[in-house]
Amino acid sequence: MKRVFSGVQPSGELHIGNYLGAIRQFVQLQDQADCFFCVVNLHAVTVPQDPAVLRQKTLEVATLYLAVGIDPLKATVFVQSEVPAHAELAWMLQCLTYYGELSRMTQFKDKSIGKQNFSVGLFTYPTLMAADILLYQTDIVPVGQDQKQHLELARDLAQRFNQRYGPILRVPEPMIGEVGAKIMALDDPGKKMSKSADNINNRINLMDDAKTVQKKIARAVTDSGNEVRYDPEYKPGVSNLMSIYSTFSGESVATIASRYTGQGYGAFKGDLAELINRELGVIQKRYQELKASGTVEEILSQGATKARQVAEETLQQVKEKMGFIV
Ligand code: AQP
Repeated sequence: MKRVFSGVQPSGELHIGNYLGAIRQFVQLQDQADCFFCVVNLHAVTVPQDPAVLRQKTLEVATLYLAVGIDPLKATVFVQSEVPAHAELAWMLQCLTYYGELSRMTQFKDKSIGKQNFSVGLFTYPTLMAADILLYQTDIVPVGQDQKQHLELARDLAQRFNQRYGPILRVPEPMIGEVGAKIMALDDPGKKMSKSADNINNRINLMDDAKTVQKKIARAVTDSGNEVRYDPEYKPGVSNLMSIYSTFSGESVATIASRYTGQGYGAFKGDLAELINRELGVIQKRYQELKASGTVEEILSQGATKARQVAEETLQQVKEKMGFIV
């Protein structure tokens, strides 16, 4: 059985970009592979976090994993900081990572630009992500397009380690969807939808109520003219909304375009909001049930026990190969 690993940071409210780009794939994969889905809280602290909020968001992300349909009987769900091997392997891999490689990471450039002080953790984040993946001898990593460069580093580090010390680490493959892999911001289709963007109209959160979704879609930046046509270069705003429609409905953008011929943006936006609300409504109901059940912490504790066993095995092999006394 193939091994799958992926994670989401509890760095804010999860949005439909996280859902369509990554989490929705997790649910499909759990029936075909041995899956590990992690709430990557060590990544979240690469930028300042309020401790109480971080704790709350960590539980929220785990609850959302379950609410979208991840079944703890099929997949291992856990919190990164509960498995110390992540930080240990990250250090060892940092000693194999070149400064130049990390300097080229576009996410680091985006997040550090214009800032006087940013943490060393923000710089070495991709190496921690490589450790997360390689610890579980992962075959497939379902992620959005923005993580492709980080995945390439994880592959390079696995190969570098194997060449230097012997074939221990499996070289992972990214799994990036054809549609939904890069959902753009509603207020600026030139940027990706992001949990940490200051403007809340940048994104639709998975926990947004129906009215908020309607308002955000109504306000979403569109382009001049009123033709619903997929043309990312000249109509980036409408094209982004069409991609969202397409990923939620499973219909092609051509089908969507022909449905709204001559109807303008209003009808299209109204239906899109309804489509999103139908799916989010189901997730939100399940979320409330899970929250009330009080079972999430126990599920995470069991997940961490299993994750520790698998991660420890790889870490021991790595330590032995690197010359540590084990
Ligand atoms: N806009 C997006 N479209 C498609 N996929 C996306 N992902 C993130 N944004 C989009 C995917 O969601 C997964 C979890 O992301 P993350 O928590 O690791 O952080 P991120 O990629 O940095 O996403 P955010 O939402 O922009 O968070 P912040 O603002 O905290 O950095 C990943 O698989 C990611 O590709």
